[in-house]
Amino acid sequence: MAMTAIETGFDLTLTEEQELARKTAHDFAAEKVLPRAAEIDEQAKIPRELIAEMGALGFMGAYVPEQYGGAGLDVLSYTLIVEEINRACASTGVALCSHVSLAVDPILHHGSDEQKARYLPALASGERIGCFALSEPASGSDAAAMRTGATRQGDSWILNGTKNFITNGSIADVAIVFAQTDPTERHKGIAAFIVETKTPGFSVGKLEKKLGIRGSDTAQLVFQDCRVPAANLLGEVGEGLRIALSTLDGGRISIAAQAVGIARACLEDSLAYAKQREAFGKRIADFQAIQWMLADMATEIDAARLLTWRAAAAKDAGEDHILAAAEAKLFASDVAVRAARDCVQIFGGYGYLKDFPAERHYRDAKITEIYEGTSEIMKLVIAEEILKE
Ligand code: COS
Repeated sequence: MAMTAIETGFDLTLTEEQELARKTAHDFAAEKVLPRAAEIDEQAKIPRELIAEMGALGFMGAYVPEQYGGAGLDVLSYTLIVEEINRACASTGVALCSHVSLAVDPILHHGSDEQKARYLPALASGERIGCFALSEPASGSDAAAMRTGATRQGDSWILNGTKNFITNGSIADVAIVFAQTDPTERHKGIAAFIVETKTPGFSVGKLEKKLGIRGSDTAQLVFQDCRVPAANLLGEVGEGLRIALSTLDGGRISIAAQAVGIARACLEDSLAYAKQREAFGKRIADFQAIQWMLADMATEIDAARLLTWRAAAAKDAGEDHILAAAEAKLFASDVAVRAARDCVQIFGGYGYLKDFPAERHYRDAKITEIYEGTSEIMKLVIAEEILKE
């Protein structure tokens, strides 16, 4: 059976390199991202230079080996970076998560040497942006029910179909696209492709307007006789769903880290407010009703972070991390939603206003229970893993 929490031992002491990654991300997030978070939400756009700066700092290729132009860090360091960026701005955070965990990662793990050499350096530097195109108008949780088709024609594949809810979709240069090569084979007929978005037949459809993470780009992608060179098939025909699901296992670790970052923003903002706001002649931080909310937030955030680090450590060790990632995402997203609710409550009427960050956290937190596998799918995955034997 996959490892349970008790069986997995990992050292909680961060190495010097991990501490440095965290500090670099913390300082960057505090100086460059946090001051713009409200504007990013309001204008529904992440300034391109922020992404370029994350690239220059090595975040966009955090755990890509140096040989391919990456920072050569481990997944745990990446998790620390993701938490810091998301503590400042969840829109900017998810642009990073989707790029690294969902577009760079599958090329790193399933790409040929030629594909890695061709695509990783520009993605790792942030010069090019990646996205992951799995969901469709009629398939999300049931990923294998996709209708986008790929037909072989000479030394090309012709893609036709529509992908929905694609983070970074309209700003991406490279998309990892999943398509059905033989519908009668269901999941055994799915293949993954590296598609350059300048390819004729690729176009961006509707841009979605959302409840939260409004600065993050969410687009529909349309493929109309989009001719992709056979050399851009990622892995083998029939391996597509396995590539998608194993990529999502890593993605779920980054969403767990995102949720921890959002929850931490809720706690830090609540602490600051509770220490300066007064009622009935004292600071509201002196009331037990507020203290209990703060105490629950702090405890749950620590627990969520530990689950996230454990999943990252398992991925770093090359161990099966399906269960650890699902547990981390399930728990951390729940923590983020609860922390955001209490943050609004602590801010009271001000929590409901756009002038304060609480309402943004409240809107941003919800998506962590939905994307990269809903909480219901996480429970299904967890149950399947623990019932395996
Ligand atoms: N990693 C690698 N392979 C996996 C896997 C994983 N985590 N989970 C399942 N597989 C493989 C299985 O081994 C099986 O392959 P074989 O038949 O060759 O053995 C194949 O994938 C299909 O597995 P299964 O029959 O369990 O798949 P289902 O279609 O029943 O779906 C769930 C399983 C629901 C768990 C999966 O589709 C899922 O995670 N869905 C959520 C998708 C998602 O996160 N969507 C959000 C889109 S991105 S924002």
